[in-house]
Amino acid sequence: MTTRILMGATAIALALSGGLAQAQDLPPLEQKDSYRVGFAQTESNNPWRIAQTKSFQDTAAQCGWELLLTDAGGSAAKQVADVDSMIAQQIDVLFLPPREESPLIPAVMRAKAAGIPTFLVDRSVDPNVAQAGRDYVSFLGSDFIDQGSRAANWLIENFEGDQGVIIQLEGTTGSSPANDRKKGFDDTIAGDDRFTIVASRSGDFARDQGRQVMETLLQAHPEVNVVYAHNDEMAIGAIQALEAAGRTPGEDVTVVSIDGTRDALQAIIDGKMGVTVESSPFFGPLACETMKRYAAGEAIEPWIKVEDRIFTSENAAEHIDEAY
Ligand code: GYE
Repeated sequence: MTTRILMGATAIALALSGGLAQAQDLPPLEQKDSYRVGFAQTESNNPWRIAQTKSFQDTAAQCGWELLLTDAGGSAAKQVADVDSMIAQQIDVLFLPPREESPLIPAVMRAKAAGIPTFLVDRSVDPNVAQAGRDYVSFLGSDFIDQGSRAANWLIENFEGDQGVIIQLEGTTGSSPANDRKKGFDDTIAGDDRFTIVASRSGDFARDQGRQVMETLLQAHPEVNVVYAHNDEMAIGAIQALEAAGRTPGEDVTVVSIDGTRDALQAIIDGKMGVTVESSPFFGPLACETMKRYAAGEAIEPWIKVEDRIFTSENAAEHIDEAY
């Protein structure tokens, strides 16, 4: 067929071998009733992480998982050690949210060498070094560039002032959501010359760090009237810092964020936050389904994209009961 002829040599080889992620060098997965499954969590200091862990736990029984769970406590080095320990305990399959893009790559490679198929969930690794379909099966997660861009577009459409002075609170340095949420936002906001980003600094995706960083930046930039936080926990921390400094978030400062936690939806209902772009933590069912498809010999897409909604004053009250 003409389309085949237009493909590159590798694509032809993959097409002939019958599928993307069944390429020869990925470890296969047996079809059986029960699996030893590793889930190496990054940290548990935020409701998003807790909801994600719970989603894996809730899925375990119905998917036939004996679940091995670790918590790296916010340390990439500990997360590497956790994966190594799971490999030693001979797990059948690994689900991994790599805390940062580069430090976890050796662990991904060791899992592959040990014959353990790995699925990255919610965060990815540096694609120049490790690749889906070759080093790990697939990335299950959101389009973070698009999330950042949607947050910027909401701001462009809803900001009423003449000049937007923005402080950006970045997520964990070196993590794929922090890199991409920054890129998506910065590129989109650059198209509207009302806006200037006066400071952009990491709050490590944590509420208290978000509050502290906001406190410091507020002293240097008292003219700020927009806060863009890479997640809701830092946005809530920023709201606390703004209120402590006598500001009125929602009136003199527009707060935009990402995730869709219960506290963020409440802040939207209370008029303190403008928008949060959804980033779902409920990966258990998708992880189960994808693993079973892989075991059945199906071709797995290199990126299984999670579709995200957007929460504003128009629908926050409708969704708060299902939030975490
Ligand atoms: O936004 C944040 C969490 O990697 C998508 O990490 C995830 C992000 C999420 O700590 O709250």
